[in-house]
Amino acid sequence: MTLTASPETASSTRIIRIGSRKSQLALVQTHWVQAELQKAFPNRTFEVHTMSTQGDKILDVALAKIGDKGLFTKELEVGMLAGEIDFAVHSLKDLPTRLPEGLVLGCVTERENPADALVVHPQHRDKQLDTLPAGAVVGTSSLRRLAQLRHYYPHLVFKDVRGNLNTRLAKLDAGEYDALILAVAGLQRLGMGDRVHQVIPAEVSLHAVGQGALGIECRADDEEVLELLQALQHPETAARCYAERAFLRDLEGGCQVPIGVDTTITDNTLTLKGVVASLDGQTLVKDSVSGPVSEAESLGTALAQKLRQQGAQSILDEIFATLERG
Ligand code: DPM
Repeated sequence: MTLTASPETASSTRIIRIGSRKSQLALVQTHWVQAELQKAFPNRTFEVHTMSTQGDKILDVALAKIGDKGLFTKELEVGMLAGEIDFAVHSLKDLPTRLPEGLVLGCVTERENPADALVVHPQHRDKQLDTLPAGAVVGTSSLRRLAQLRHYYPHLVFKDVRGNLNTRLAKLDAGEYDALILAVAGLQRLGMGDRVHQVIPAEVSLHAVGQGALGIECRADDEEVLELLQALQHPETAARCYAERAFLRDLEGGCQVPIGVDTTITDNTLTLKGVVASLDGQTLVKDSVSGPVSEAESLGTALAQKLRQQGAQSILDEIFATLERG
């Protein structure tokens, strides 16, 4: 036992300020983190401070066209560096793979189902992805979902959709779309798990890097907060997400590129599958790597190199050029 500062003793009067976006999903996630920390450290005080991010303000432009990394995280990061908040809770998939100088990923929480879900208009209650009629309008603003689904279901029509979950579901129910693709995890966290009509199998669509897990970002030099956050770290999820993030980082992909992953851990062996897809869905470069969990990040880098050798870079270059032309 050391007698240096530990979260329970020294400076335990410090109030810990948690930063969150204001969306309903962000607040549910942040309040969950606050409650878990309160359980682990009953004598400490955790306060939630909300902030709007760029991504919350720009609602009328297709996400892919805004193109900026860190759309949903930047204001929180500025607040952290300025000392206004002590850490920020993010959907890990919205957290860029390169963080600003002075900030780190403090912990990764236990992942919920990371898959995507098909959500349908009531008139298609008896349908699945395989049986939706030709011309059915599927709402998504994810290039990853679009490209992979187009590959297997070229007869479906994909249409951009923005706004929070309630807005999207209202547009679906009003008949603007026949179906939506949404993350299972987001629907479940908002108590709308009953809208998951079909969990899309990994064979059809690989999920986004970090999907289904929360990532908590904090200052690199704040040892007190780093130690508190260890209470929420889920080692298995963390290893999977470190591998996924290393893969994405190596491919220089922001959050808005058609890159998908799937990871499993069996007997201390981590298997990472990845895909880079062209926007028209014609080309899917897909492969996998396996190795010791302790080498999660190197596995991610190895998979990126493997896919690059199979043509992934030219797909990405073409997409970046298309997005720039706008
Ligand atoms: C990112 C994407 C989307 C979100 C792109 C992707 C979906 C955008 C859309 C990076 N962030 O997944 O390929 O479909 O229009 C987002 C959601 C969640 C976190 C909602 C969702 C909840 C699930 C989670 C938006 N960010 O994906 O349906 O915490 O992983």
